[in-house]
Amino acid sequence: MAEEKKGFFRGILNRFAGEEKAAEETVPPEENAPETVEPADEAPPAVSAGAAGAAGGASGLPREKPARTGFFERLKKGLARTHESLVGRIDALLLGKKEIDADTLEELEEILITADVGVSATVEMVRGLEQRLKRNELQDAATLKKALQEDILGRLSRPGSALDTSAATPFVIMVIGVNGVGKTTTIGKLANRYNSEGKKVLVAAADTFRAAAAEQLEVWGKRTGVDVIRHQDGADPSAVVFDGCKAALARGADILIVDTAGRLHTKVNLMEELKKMRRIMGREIPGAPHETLLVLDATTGQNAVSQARLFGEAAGVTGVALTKLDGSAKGGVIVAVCHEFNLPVRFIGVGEGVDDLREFDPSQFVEALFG
Ligand SMILES: Nc1nc2c(ncn2[C@@H]2O[C@H](COP(=O)(O)OP(=O)(O)OP(=O)(O)O)[C@@H](O)[C@H]2O)c(=O)[nH]1
Ligand SMILES: [Mg+2]
Repeated sequence: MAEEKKGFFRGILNRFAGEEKAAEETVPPEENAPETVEPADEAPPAVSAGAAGAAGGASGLPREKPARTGFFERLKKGLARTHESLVGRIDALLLGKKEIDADTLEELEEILITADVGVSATVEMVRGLEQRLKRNELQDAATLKKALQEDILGRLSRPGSALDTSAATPFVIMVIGVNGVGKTTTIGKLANRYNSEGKKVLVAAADTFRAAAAEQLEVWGKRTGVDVIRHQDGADPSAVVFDGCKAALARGADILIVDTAGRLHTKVNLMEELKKMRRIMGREIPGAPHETLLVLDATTGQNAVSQARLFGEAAGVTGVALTKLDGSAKGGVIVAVCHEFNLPVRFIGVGEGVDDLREFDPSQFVEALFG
């Protein structure tokens, strides 16, 4: 009976796998494909902070610092929804279970998939657990949970995943990703972080496509004491990049962070534009961009995986920042991203405040998630 059920479920999984593959091949239009310009995007740039905020979403601007509640507690609080959708459900499954059997693992499989861990990582994880079950290594619920926690930690851990900005001067970070994922916010947080470490930071507002994008950056810049190089809306983004590089060299900046558009008229345009910007950077500053940081929004679940594939192939991504882990029950996608791509997760965003960007620490993350 258990075998039959297992076969049935595996069939569903295989179907999911097929759908996932198809989904990755066809980029979902709203999330991924920058298509035509919306009339609102062509409106004259708003200069007030309020208007910039509206363009970046109701909360596109830095908020007041939340009361400090301790680094780990805030991370834990940020991960509360993912915790509920993953660990809460696992706890409910294991509650009162005297022993672990194939059915338990099958139910676990379903939980992992619905928590956006991804089909491929889930199947691998559950196969590993099945082997351990056969070897009588999963005696009880606590052992199973511990094994799972260790497995997830192993998948998230990658040596040398911290971003070393001292590798070049100026160190150029190009920030890319589809619209609304949190690029500009992440740049504001990053600029603040490096600035407060005593580094001279410069930001280039090369998203000239979306109205008020540069203003949004300037507001972050004022807040964090970082200069922003900008042109008019609609200007050539590569010209902003050129000026950004010149200014970084002339002013002796340690770090130059480049904001880019999340969408242009077409996806092809966007990719071509990104390539052109890369060429300009490389010409002006040897080895630049030293980091191409892809920003992914955890609330989009498996779409984040498709975006990583799309940008990874076309734009030479070297690291990932996963944002909005606080607003999502889909944080399990971090496992899928680590499993599918050979890309380090550099930072995680767990809120809109200036301090809500963390260097990604797998052990701390797993501890906060499971704890
Ligand atoms: N809760 C939460 N919100 C975030 C986080 N990061 C960004 N946001 C919010 O996401 C929204 C979009 O952020 P932006 O930084 O404007 O996104 P973007 O990628 O620059 O968007 P485009 O410029 O349109 O391409 C804003 O309301 C941000 O406050 C995060 O870690 N947690
Ligand atoms: Mg932006």
